[in-house]
Amino acid sequence: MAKSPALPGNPALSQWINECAELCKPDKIRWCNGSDAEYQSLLTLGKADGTLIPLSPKLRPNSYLHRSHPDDTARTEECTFVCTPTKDEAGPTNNWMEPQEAYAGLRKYFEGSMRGRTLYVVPFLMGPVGSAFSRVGIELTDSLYVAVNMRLMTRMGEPALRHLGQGADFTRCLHSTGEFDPKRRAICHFPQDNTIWSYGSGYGGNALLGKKCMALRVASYLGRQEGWMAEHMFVSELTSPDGVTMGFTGAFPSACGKTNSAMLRPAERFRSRGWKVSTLGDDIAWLRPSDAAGGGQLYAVNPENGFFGVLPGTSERTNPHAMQTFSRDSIFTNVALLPDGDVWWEGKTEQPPNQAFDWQGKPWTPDSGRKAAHPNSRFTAALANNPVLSPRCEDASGIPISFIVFGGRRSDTQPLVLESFDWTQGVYLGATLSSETTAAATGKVGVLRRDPMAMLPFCGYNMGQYLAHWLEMGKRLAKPPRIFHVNWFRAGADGKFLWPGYGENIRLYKWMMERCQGKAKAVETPLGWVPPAEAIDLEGSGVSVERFAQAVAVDKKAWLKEAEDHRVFFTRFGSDIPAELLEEHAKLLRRLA
Ligand code: OXD
Ligand code: MN
Repeated sequence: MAKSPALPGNPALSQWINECAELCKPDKIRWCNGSDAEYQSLLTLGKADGTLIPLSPKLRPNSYLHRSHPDDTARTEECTFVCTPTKDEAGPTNNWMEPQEAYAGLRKYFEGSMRGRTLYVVPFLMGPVGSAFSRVGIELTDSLYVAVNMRLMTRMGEPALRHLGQGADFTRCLHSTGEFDPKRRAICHFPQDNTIWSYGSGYGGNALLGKKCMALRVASYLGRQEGWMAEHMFVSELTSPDGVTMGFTGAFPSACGKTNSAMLRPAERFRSRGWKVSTLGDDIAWLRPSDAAGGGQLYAVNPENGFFGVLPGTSERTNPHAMQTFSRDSIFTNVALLPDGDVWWEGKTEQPPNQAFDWQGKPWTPDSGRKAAHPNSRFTAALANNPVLSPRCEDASGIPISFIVFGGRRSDTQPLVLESFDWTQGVYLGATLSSETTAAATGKVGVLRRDPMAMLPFCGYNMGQYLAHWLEMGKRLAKPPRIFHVNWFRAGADGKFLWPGYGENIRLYKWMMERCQGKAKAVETPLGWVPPAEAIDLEGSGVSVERFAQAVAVDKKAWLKEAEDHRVFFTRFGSDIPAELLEEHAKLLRRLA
């Protein structure tokens, strides 16, 4: 059995790796240093064993296609566990397992699971180099696909080992794809041990353990202990023609447009005048209050170093900056392969190709009666590929956040945009966020579910206490960000979207910036402040004043029903639901009366 070379100066790390190697019994252990040369050599290995199919060097330079096991194409929430000594610590919205039982059960899976395979040791840093926000993880994995994706998604190798030094404060991430058998699959989080064990899946959210598992589930737990927050949010900067720049974040459930928002290219009318959005991240934000001397503001970093974005629906029209981001040096997962060596997915072009190989490699034509790409097909690309990346994404201090946007996918009821009355009511808007489910997780698509702060699948502890933590954080901020709620997906009586979305959303972000500056008009509704049509520049949007009014309308009857649903949802948390949120609910009922 292979043994890890001793790591000078870090016995805790060497010992842990050796314990895991003894359990999993790999043939070889390969340390990843994160260099370009190593990345190229891993790609060569991936080509040789069929993990990676090279794409046309002319059309997609240095890019590859990976086809997943057909039973392993999305996050599997039913196999995801938070393992805390008591069930109450995990709360009513997480699957729970007692830690000793979970370790013992998983040990049986991991025992000898890497025989004949290579164990990759992947040290990674989440967060900018030299930042107080940043944390180290070490992933031990038998998946080459994971190793190359982690190279694009994190600061891998040297920066992580330097940050760790001789310390033992790192997230211990053990991963094996096992047999890809959904019946032998478990993604277990041990927040108190700063440990994650994932077995039986190679899918991004289940296997790239720096992402959902560490940077959200474990980090949300650590954030509560240490007074910060780990959130399922994009982080961007908005710049106006007069040179004002504001940081903002947005929490939307998976596959509801975070990547499009993070990289938004403003509609021509605004772009030509100098409106600009720059990206820091598209999926995860780590947020900390600055001390009083720093103004008591909320600061954010993106802990990731790359994108793992959804492809269907992505096109030159909907997200030209994403199209540029993955034009080279990218990995595509479960898309269709074209005869010319390029890739395709539904929505990439208006006209489908005449022929292709579908995401499973089977010949496909538009008449095949099935999708060419998997609905949860993805691209992986480094942050640096993004043409509108903010130069501040490497700032150790993070960026100050002026406003937070919550959003869900609702065809009715929820107005296009509104602003909360204050932080507490904003937390209420986030806590009651609801959305129709998407293909990012296994299970039925299009079912309405409550998804507080878009964190339902990612909160590493009791969600009632998580909501209390949000309220607590607000009290520590002299200048809390304003909170908005959006719903790009509201439909009219004709079944069509009331708002065009994408680059046109700049019209609403402009209003949000102006609200923060105390400049824009708003009218009070029972739900919060809503823009009157005259506060939004609608010229060229194709949206009439009447249609806009429909998009922001509050239907009191529907909202009384909605509020009842909020009440029922809150009862799930028993006494853990903060009293302030119950008071907010009572106030909402009074405003609706
Ligand atoms: C993701 C997700 O992969 O939210 O970002 O599922
Ligand atoms: Mn996500």
